[in-house]
Amino acid sequence: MRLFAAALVIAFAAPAHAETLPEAQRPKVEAQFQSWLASTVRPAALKAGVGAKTFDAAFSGVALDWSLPDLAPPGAPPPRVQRQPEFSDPARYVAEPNFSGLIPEGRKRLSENARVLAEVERRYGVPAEIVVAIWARESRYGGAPVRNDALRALATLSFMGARRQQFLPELIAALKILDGDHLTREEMRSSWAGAMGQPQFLPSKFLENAVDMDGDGKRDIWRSTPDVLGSIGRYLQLHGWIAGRPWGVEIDLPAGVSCAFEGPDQGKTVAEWVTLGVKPKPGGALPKDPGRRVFLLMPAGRAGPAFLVSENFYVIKKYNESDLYALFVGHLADRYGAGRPIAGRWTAPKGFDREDVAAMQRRLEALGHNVGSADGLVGFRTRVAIGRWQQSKGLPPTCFPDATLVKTAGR
Ligand SMILES: [Ca+2]
Repeated sequence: MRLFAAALVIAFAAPAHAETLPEAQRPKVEAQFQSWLASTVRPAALKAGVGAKTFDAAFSGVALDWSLPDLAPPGAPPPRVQRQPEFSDPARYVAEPNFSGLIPEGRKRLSENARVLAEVERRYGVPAEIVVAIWARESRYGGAPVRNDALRALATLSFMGARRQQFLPELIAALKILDGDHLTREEMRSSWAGAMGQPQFLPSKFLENAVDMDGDGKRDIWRSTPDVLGSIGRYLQLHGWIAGRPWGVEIDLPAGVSCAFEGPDQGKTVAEWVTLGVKPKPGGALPKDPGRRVFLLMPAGRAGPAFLVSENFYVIKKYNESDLYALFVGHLADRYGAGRPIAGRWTAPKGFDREDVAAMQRRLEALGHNVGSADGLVGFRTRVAIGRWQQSKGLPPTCFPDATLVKTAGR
């Protein structure tokens, strides 16, 4: 879900508002908006099967929402790109208080919803703890306010958002939901970025994944807890969840084993990892089948803990394309039971920002390394590329940028 990942980035960054457009020019932009709705969106919606009545009712009296971040109205300069610090400091994202604050309520929700969660697991193969951990992460078990009118937010972002071309299909999808799902526009609330309800589904994801678990004829991911939990389970099932397979386990990686072995394309069998000296942390266990392939995960390279993960870790990433997100969810799910806190220490270096990382990524790319994309974010491909470059220079691989490395790697 690329839009989710992007929304996460922006949530950490200070938003740029459309302050650059003088108030007096707004009525002109509103008129352009109305004409764009009539000439572009209406025909596209009708072509997609949305009823004309639904469309006209949905947009009757709707104006642009000027409070949304990162708008680029016609006639105004594009939003300022600010120099942000590295957006997802792993130590902050997976700090112990973030988990301990969620565990007691999660256990309560598990017990209150035991019957429906058992049914979710029976239908979709996804354990209750994983479903509830995603619910926690997305909307704090439904407690986080979801304030925006989804149609208005999506229309505004499709018309003058910084990534408008990504949002128009979501606006059309939202109209299809309104047309077919017995929901009113008032009921369809979203985040400012269009993520709807307690599971924070974009409209296209709602159409593919939402289910009516309580059988009342509505897929109500805003108010029905069974529908929320069923929809999360269904999402993971459709994205490849393997029943009965744990997401992963924290390990000790011997100092002599390279962090550049990380990632879903470099799996080794459990037996091979054991031969390299890998051991689970106390309280954890490696998979019993010595022939099964598992994957090394080191979200901060050598500056943080190491994990061996299964295919299901990468299924969680299909909910939100971030290693830290998936680690957060998997670890929180373990902690509802007897799982212990993460044992390894995060010492991820600071002193660089996204532009520094992007420049380093471009240099590594020029040398033929695959960094994913040169977007300033430190995903596993970038970590592996750093580690391989370090090895090529005879340096001990750390697989994570630091203030010196962002200036020197790839030179
Ligand atoms: Ca329902």
